[in-house]
Amino acid sequence: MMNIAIVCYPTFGGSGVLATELGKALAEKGHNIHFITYQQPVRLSGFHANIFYHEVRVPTYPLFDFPPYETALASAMVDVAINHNIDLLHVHYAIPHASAAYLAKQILAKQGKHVPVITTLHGTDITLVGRDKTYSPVVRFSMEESEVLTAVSDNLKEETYRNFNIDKPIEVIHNFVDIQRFNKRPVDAFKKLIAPNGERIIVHASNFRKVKRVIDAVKVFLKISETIPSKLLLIGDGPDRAEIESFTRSCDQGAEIKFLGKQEQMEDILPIADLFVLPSEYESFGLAALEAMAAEVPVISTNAGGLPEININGYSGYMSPVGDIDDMAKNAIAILSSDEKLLEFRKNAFQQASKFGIETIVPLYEALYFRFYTR
Ligand code: GMT
Repeated sequence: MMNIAIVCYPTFGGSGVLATELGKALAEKGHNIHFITYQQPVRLSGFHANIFYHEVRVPTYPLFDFPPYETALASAMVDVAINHNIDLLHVHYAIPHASAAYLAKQILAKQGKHVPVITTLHGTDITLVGRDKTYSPVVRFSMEESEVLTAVSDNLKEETYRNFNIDKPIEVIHNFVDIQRFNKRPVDAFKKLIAPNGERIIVHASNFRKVKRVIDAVKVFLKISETIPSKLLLIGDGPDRAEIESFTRSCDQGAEIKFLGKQEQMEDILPIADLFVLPSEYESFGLAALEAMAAEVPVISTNAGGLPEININGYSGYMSPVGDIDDMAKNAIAILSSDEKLLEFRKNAFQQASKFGIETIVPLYEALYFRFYTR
């Protein structure tokens, strides 16, 4: 069994969620997993004998306007690699994890320890932030220097080649979902609380950043509710939330919209939903939509980025061009207008999610790791 260090963002973003779920699944298989993050990852709760959490501390000093996180992270990687006999480092999200891993790898090599680095690209590390010329030379270099580069969708692989002039092969390993965990029966009392008169429940979950176009989810909902009595649950938090909250207060149907904030137990909320709306400008993959589908919730999304790799138009939901509120609302109404139609889409969404089950995808990462296992 391997000793694997996983570096990720511990927050609610999809990359951190995926990395944490991967670590937990690998620990279940008997590997020792060492998470190196600046905070306990949100999906990492409870005790597991094979899971270890190492917090990166960044001591401050009056000279530092910007505390040197990358240096502290690289030092933590070195420390964990030596003291826990780490076989490989798997970093999720290139910035700044891949360059910190490169630095750690060089330091370890000087001490006679070879630790391969696997970098998994998740999306904005390439499409928004990484390609900015402020970061791109370092991102390109550290991608080239990783032993393996993986991307979470074919689209992200293409975007990486389009944005960065690199020759390195990129292996696509799609994101996954723990079907058993999300495929729960809805709690009737909770459903009644949200929709006391049997209204349809529509859900959007994201980090409320511009790229998510949360306002479009609200506008789609407003159109749906002109025809079908519905409630909208907006889950998550982020920079656009205040503006969207104030917009919803000015709408006639504002009382039908609830902001739930950040939620850790999505598997308890999603089963009460009838529809998941993801109107993003771009998604490399759309893990939130996959989790909804595993809970038998059809998805209304845009056709941006990697979304067509998971949402099948007219089967697990529908896709529309970015910003086409009318089309998204029309499609949503088509699904929600009859119980039979909704049931059909629910079943299809679940079938589609099953293709991305944890038991199918995690062995692909494991096989990748074993290519570098030398002990
Ligand atoms: O979506 C975000 O803004 C968060 C971001 C992250 O890195 O945490 O999500 C990206 O990675 C997820 C997991 O691989 C993907 O499911 C999301 O589609 C991707 N987000 C974007 O590409 C905008």
